[in-house]
Amino acid sequence: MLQIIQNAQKHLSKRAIISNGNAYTYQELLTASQEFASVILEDKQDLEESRVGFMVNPGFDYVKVQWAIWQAGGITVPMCLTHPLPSLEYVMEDTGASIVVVSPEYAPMLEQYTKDHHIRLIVLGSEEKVSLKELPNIDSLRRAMILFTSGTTNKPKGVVTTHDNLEAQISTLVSAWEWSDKDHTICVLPLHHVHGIVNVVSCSIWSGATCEFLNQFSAEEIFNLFQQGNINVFMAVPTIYYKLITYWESLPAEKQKALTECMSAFRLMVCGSAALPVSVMEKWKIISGHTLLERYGMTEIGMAISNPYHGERKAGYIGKPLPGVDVRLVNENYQDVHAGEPGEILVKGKNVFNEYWNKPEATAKEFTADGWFKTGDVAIVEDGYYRIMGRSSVDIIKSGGYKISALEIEEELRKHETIDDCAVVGIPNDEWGELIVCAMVVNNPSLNTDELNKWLRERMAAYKTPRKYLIVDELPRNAMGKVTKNDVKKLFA
Ligand code: MCA
Ligand code: AMP
Repeated sequence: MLQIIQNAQKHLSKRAIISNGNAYTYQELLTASQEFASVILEDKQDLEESRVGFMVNPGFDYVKVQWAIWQAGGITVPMCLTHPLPSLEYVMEDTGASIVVVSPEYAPMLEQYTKDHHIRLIVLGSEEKVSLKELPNIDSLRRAMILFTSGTTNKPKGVVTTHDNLEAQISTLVSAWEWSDKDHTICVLPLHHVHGIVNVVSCSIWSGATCEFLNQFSAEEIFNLFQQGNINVFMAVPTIYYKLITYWESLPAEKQKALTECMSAFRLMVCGSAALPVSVMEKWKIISGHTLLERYGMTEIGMAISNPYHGERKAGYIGKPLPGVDVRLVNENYQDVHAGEPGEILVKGKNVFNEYWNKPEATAKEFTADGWFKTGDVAIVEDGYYRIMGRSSVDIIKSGGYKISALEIEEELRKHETIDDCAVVGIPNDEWGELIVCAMVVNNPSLNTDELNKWLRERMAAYKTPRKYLIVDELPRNAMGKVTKNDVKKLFA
């Protein structure tokens, strides 16, 4: 039996999940997920790694469906709740999903596509009652999950992790950050990325703790829940801490004081997914009494480097390699750099993903001959602590904690009849980390950029779309004719 499900047996009567005003025990989670596994299986004994897409709101149903797919022998493919249809179609098509499970509100959007492509659509709440089936035995070397990540190719790639990979990612964090069944956390992050799925939900449930859910981000609601006094562990991206600080600063002094008192009783507050600005870390310390624990991770590897739970958490640093994760810094020939020199971070360990789905060449390209995963992030070690210095590709943007490919946006924009050419870059921004902006050459200067953005949002997730557009006569290029992205950034200075 999968370890996370085995662990639940030890906490049957404990609260596992609180969502939509209801509390659910581990027993309820086990029973509901086994029942739903039987629904998914129909007349089969084992899904044998069929891909099952699911577009389910954060909360009890999400975890129930996730566990059901695993117990039925399928691979979970979490789908983003805010993606427009073309992005969802890409995920279903790329993974060859044969089943898709949805919360009722997403059914109308997917009905036609799933029907046309002979995909079984299961709408939560409308499934037929079936008798409990005997569930297959799942080997931990089997594939468990596919998450989509943007990279230096224009279309996102499916990152495949096995149950073993996930168990390594979870158990390392549980022990490094001392999770226990006394913990109570809140998930405010989207559940199609590692941060929410692994670090928050899975670590909490692995440990027998309680995980509460918010349907969507709201600073006010987060603070209201904090004030109820149950939550003691909180994890978020820098943009969320920035937004919480802004909201806290707008409150009357009395309310501020009450919040500060309640947060100072927390056990742990963690930040990651993008660089945590020192100013945010310092302000948060004043507001909450906590020195944020910053850590570094990636969809392909889970978490690799972390500041210590006990010991000094250094502002501007991501910490030291986690136990069980091997890390090296190398030069462009993949040889170790000398101490104190910057180099690309390479990672090896059970935490590292299996493959990019159906992309053997892309997979081979991202590993060295002796099996080290190339992160593309450049770091330096100072006094034993790693500090991120940048990324090897200017085409990868981090905005609001999301990793976004400039090439994917450019390719879509070039399909617009008015745009002859364009260049998308990320420029520094206090709130979002980087802000996505676009310089473009157009054949009709009266182009309305609000209309353009609306057009783009029908094709890709809103969080990927540029926040500023600049019409230029030509894009800056080098002698070889290649667009020089650093010069494009300067256009927005
Ligand atoms: C949204 N808005 C933006 C951006 N996104 N503006 C500029 N840049 C952006 N990136 C605008 C919207 O257009 C809208 O304005 C307004 O903000 C609110 O939009 P909404 O989508 O409702 O935003 P939100 O709900 O406030 O979301 C902000 C957020 C969200 C909560 C910070 O971006 C988020 O959940 N980020 C976390 C992503 C994450 O989990 N990343 C982890 C992946 P208007 O109405 O005017 O249009 S990385 C990972 O997993 C690795 C392993 C790791 O290390 O953790
Ligand atoms: P993703 O693949 O969406 O999971 O994004 C992973 C990327 O986020 C990494 O390759 C880093 O560039 C970035 N990242 C994650 N954590 C941090 C951090 N603490 N500081 C700076 N960058 C980070």
